[in-house]
Amino acid sequence: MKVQDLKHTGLKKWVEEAAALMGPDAVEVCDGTQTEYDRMIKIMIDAGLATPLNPEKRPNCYLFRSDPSDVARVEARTYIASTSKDNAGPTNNWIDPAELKKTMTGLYRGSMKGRTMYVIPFSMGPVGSNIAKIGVEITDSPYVVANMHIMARVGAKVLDVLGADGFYVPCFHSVGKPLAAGEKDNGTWPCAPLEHKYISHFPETREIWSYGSGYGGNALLGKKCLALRIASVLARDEGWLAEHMLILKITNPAGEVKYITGAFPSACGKTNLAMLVPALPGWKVETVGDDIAWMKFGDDGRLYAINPEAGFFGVAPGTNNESNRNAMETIKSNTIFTNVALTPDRDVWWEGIGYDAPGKLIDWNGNEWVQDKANKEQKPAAHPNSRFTGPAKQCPAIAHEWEDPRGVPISAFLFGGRRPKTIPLVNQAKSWIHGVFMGSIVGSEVTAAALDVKAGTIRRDPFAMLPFCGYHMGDYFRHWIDIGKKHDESKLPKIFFVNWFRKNDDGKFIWPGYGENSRVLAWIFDRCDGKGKSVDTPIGILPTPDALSRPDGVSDADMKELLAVDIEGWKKEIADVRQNHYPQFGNKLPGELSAELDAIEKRLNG
Ligand code: SAT
Ligand code: MN
Repeated sequence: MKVQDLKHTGLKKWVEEAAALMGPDAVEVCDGTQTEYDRMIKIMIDAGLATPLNPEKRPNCYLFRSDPSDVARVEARTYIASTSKDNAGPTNNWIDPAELKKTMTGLYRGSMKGRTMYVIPFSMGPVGSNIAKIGVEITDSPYVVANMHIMARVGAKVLDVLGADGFYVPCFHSVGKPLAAGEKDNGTWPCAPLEHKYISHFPETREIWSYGSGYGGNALLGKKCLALRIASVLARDEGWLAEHMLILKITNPAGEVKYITGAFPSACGKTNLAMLVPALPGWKVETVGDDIAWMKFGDDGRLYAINPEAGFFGVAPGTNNESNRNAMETIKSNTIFTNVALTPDRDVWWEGIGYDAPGKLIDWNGNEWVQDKANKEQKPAAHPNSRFTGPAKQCPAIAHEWEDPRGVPISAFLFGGRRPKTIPLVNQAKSWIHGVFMGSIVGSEVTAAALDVKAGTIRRDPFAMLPFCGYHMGDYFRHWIDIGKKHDESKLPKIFFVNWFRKNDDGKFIWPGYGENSRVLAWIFDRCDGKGKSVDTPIGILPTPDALSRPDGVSDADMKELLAVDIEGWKKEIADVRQNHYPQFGNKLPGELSAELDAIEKRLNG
């Protein structure tokens, strides 16, 4: 489709202005068809950027290797450019929007020379759902076009819904590597140096401007940029919730169904939980979403959630048939792999895939790599943040209603983190505000290897939204509290805190996790109906030690420890929140949360 054929006059003008600024050789409006996808792949094979995998093992799958500097989101170069710095808050980077636009306009000038500008109309959420939103991404990266085909609903059907004057979020993206006459990528992943990378959000004008990176959340702008950072602002203004949450469907042995969502910081097994294979006989768990939930109130006063995405952009290392069989099945075909290793028979391999490297590999840098298990210093063959982009519809556990435009009614919210001590296996909030308190103190243990901090430190990541909230986190807490005030609490989801990561004094995990977590989900399911044996404690509502069915290898004593109220540990937790966490939100910290902190402390002392 041509730009002249665009019916939306605002969109047409915006595209024309972008083309004039960025100076591409050609402009194309994407139609979302398989033919278009195949053409993008062919362009990248010809440019030496894509390697077709063995069609017998991985039909219609391709491997990409990025530039070694362009392998993950860059939080230090991610900006919330609200008109006032105070609206971005203490947890976001801020630049004055006028200044930032000036700098970036300079970078965008001529940045698409020698390339084609693709205009991608996309819908986050089922096309036409009243919870969905439309975005249009302008990009010079065929890699982005192909990934967006999998991760969102793309093309003509979106333009039909947009009509002549519908609302869309304009998203600029350029890899920031113009080509001189006759120059080709020639196998080199195009991107700009770190100091020229910008992942910018303009919350008041609902715009996204991204420059210099071709990877993941920096470049696939529907995901973290639109579906979380901009959507969190839309949700605040319009009275709904845009959350970094998976969505599960649970069916009990009696055939009753409930839907729950859950927010977890990274490296807490969120993708695995989203596709969990239950160990508990008779129970069924299905996937609606693995990363993001958009929730709006229905006429019946309940919250309904959609998964705004259409695919999974998952971390490959550690994914195997034990940890996540459903993900492994999903990515058997029609999948894009980025920065994993290539085997001699042109299949993929990564650390933690469940078997040894089959012979001489090509690692994510493009070098020969032979596994040397004796060498503990050996660099990994797959980058630790290497990814698969796979269609959600190929997941064997996908719930049949995952694309229902009305969404699914949510009964419970889970919050969780990696907490070796203090935090029990599961804990139900006593009230909505207590649950908001739980969300506000979400934290996870960091390992010394991962970040430049002391091992064992707890990094707080409220609602797992720290890098994804498009406005002041104190105002975000306020929004959650207001949702509880404006709606009938009896119809709101119940809130739970879970912790699969308790360790004993020898540093060993007490709870086996993975499919065994279904035992905890079963208790949560029952609690939503006011059932399930429980005890009211100073920290929340806990299961009695006999309320959960117990996996093999978990003793009476283990169970007691997993469900104990650690009074001294909690006093330290409260002190840490009071001294180190809450003060950063200043006068934007809602009084209700300080009151909740006081109330829990009083109960612990009482
Ligand atoms: O690269 S993404 O932002 O899409 C994924 C992630 O970092 O969680
Ligand atoms: Mn995520």
